[in-house]
Amino acid sequence: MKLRAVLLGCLVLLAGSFVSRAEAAVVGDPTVVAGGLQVPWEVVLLPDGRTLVTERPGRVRVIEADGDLRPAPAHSDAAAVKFLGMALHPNFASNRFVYLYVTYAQSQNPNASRVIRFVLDESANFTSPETVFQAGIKSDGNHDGGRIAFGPDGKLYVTTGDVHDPALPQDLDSLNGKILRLEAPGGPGDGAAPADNPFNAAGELRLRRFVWSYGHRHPQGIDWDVCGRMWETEHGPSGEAYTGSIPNRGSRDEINRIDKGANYGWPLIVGDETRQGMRSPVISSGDSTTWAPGGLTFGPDGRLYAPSWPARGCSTSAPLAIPSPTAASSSAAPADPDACAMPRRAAAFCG
Ligand SMILES: [Ca+2]
Repeated sequence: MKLRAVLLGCLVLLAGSFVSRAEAAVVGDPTVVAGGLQVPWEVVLLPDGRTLVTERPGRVRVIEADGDLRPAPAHSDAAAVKFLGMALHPNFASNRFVYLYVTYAQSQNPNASRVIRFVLDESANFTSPETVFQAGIKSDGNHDGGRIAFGPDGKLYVTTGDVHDPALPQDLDSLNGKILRLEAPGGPGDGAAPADNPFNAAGELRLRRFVWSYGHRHPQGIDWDVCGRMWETEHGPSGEAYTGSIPNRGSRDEINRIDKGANYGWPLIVGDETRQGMRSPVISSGDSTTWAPGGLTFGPDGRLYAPSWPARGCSTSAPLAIPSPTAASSSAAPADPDACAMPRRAAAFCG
């Protein structure tokens, strides 16, 4: 079994044995898959054995099935500030659609961040760009969120950052500091607000119709466990003032379980703080440890993994492993609903 992680400009493959004890983590030696990449941000495996990698400065690279990094990118855009998340359509095998989150300079376009759909041709080049969502996601070139992923419901989920504006995450009619949920049937309906979104009452025209959850600071990882629950990683404050009870605190990175319509608190609460009507994280790094968690994925052992830097006891970045009660049955939801109880511990390991 294998788990991929992105470390220090390289793609690293963790190839080892996943052991069955709930407290144990992935073991094995990391293997460099590709080097010389510039800020590799998203990794997507293609069914033909190739791998697509976004480089944040504005390129999508191709690792061929034999492991060679192709010199020519699949797509590049010198006008873009950043390429971030990327996802294959659930029907990719038939429609070849790839979705990419691209950020342009806010000074040049108030709808700075958008989702663009491409067709991946047989030579692994991006063709036929169609902007499917450009409704007003602001950018400050830093807190942009930017992860996109298709949920088990076939909808496209998009994380957006607070762009250092504390007023936006609690404003339902801002698209920043949110997790958005979009229709993505693979065609003209892409980018519409699903009728069952939490703030999309009949006839709703405000931006809140796209919002799935809010009160986020800088969410960069989302995935779903075998029970169908959505999880999210979120960067805690870097010392900036906020309006919560304890100002100017750092760290407090979060792992949240995401529910429809819920408020995750930023900037009114952070980390383990609580407030009526707001959700606190399942796990917080506390007020003295920084994870700076990026992506999030559930491994084939059923555990939640997120990159952490600097990992405790490690000389370099290392994934954060969170034991999951579903570890013993990774391929299907457990019959016992109690097995879906929230995990509450995290342990870093050095690859
Ligand atoms: Ca929070």
